Amino acid sequence: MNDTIYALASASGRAAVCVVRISGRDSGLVIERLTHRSRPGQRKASLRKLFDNDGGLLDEALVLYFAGPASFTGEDAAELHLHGGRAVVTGVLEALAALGLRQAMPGEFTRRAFEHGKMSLAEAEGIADLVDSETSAQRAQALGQMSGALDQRFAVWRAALIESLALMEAAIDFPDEDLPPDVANGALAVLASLRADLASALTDRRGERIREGLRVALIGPPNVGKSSLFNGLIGRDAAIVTSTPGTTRDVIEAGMMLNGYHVIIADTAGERDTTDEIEAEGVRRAHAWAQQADLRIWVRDASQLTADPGQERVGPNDLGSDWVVYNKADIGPAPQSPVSALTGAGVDLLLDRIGAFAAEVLGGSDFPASTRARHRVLLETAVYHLDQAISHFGGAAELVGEDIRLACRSLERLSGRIGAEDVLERVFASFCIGK
Ligand SMILES: Nc1nc2c(ncn2[C@@H]2O[C@H](COP(=O)(O)OP(=O)(O)O)[C@@H](O)[C@H]2O)c(=O)[nH]1
Ligand SMILES: [Mg+2]
Repeated sequence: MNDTIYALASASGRAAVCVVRISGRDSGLVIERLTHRSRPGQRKASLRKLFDNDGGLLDEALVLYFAGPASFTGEDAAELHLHGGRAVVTGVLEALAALGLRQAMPGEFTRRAFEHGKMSLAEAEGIADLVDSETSAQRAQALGQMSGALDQRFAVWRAALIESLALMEAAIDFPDEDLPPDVANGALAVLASLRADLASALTDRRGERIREGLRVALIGPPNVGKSSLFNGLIGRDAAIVTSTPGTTRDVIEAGMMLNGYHVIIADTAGERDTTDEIEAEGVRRAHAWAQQADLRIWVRDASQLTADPGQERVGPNDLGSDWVVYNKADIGPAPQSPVSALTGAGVDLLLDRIGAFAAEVLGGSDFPASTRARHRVLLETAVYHLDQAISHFGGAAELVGEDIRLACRSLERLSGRIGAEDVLERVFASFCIGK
């Protein structure tokens, strides 16, 4: 049996209303003690006076009582909607501690909901993402995941695995070691098409990019105005601007919201050969960042056009797109895409273009198969086992069956049907207290 826990579920600090959550077998009893009355009807808001252990009045609050399993956690639970004064909240929290309740750990309410079968692990992650959401795209994705969109994709794949496993198990019952060809062909076809599905789902990086931000690198030779443009785009002086080439050494990142998407823009060291050790490291980091970027904006100096913008040195990027903009358009003729970080001309237009690009590459009606590294790694593991299974065809059916089972297990870990304790710890520890 779980002990009874409590936590402030709303943000700390003065507010009109603050919500305290309680969950565990003593929830009803605690409400009776706090209110000096019998517990209110289930899932009904009741106005009650709250008292501390010495009978002092703490607040007049809305009290809700939920009898398990019809509660968020699946166990008896309660909510107190308090007047949000600090003294009220502190007094109530102290009274709950005095009644022997334990302060909840981060994510413990959601973990209990998961343990009681109220939701899958992916759905629980969706709740965490919703609480963390800052852009409308993050909100929409979190809501989808919370309602099982990710689990539905995993379930379809798992069903295909189980189908092929059933075929293999039928084959294992054959006296001969070798698979009957028709059964083998059937299972192989299912596995091959599943492998193709998973591999294509893995190339879709929308889910993680929506959560973590689309990555946009400003890149180009020194002194073309990358840092100035970076400051102009993010709307503050985050990067140092000087007329000395080679000023920027580190990659400087700033997050912003564009067109409902989280976008990370990076200012980088100017692309040139240098004997300065620190600058050379900066150039190396610039390359590394640019290689992983979804969009690379090559900045050129319209007043000093040279043949080589440095683009060739970073090399092609299968995942991202490349644009060229001509900065310093105030003092030189730009052949196209003019901007001036100095006057601000063209900066808003560039932001609009980046926002439209984000919508183009991150939009789409189908739900991604992965929204965080945990999912991607497990899907990669499933693909690995599928490849193993496929490579064992023509040999012993048991070996094929075993790899199908391992692939299945990876998918089950995604939903949390099976899972190691440390994975659960890690997922729920990232939640805030009270969630
Ligand atoms: N006239 C003009 N000068 C600029 C513009 N953008 C940057 N500069 C100047 O160009 C120099 C180099 O700028 P900086 O942003 O440090 O370039 P970076 O080395 O590419 O990061 C500085 O003296 C800036 O003031 C612009 O749009 N117009
Ligand atoms: Mg710079």
